[in-house]
Amino acid sequence: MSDDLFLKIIDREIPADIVHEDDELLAFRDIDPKAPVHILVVPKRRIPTINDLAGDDAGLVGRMVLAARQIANDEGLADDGYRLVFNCNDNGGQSVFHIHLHLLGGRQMQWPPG
Ligand code: IU
Repeated sequence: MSDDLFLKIIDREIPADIVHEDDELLAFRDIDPKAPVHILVVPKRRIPTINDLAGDDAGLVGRMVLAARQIANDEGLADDGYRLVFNCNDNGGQSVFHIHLHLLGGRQMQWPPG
């Protein structure tokens, strides 16, 4: 996808159900949820895929995971558990080329994933 819809959400050009915002991250509910709780944690700076991460993005990625953990806790998912997923490129099932961490919870997850 050449048009980055997540930048439009970050810039409030299109609406989203936002659950967290700070200087570098936005988190919002997935428009087509795959679980009772499905939230995307997105950096405000566009990085197309996990392949495009640089070494000095380690802190950013760590803060994405910590934000997801906090949101999972706020959503009441911590005890039962939840799943965090990055999809990368076609085989990974990536459809929006602006990295995002999926937080999925509220049901039993299956393994291996489809
Ligand atoms: P993926 O890992 O790139 O496949 O995930 C993209 C997700 O973004 C997918 O779950 C979509 O439902 C979701 N999404 C969204 O929440 N809002 C949007 O405007 C668009 C996609 I486009």
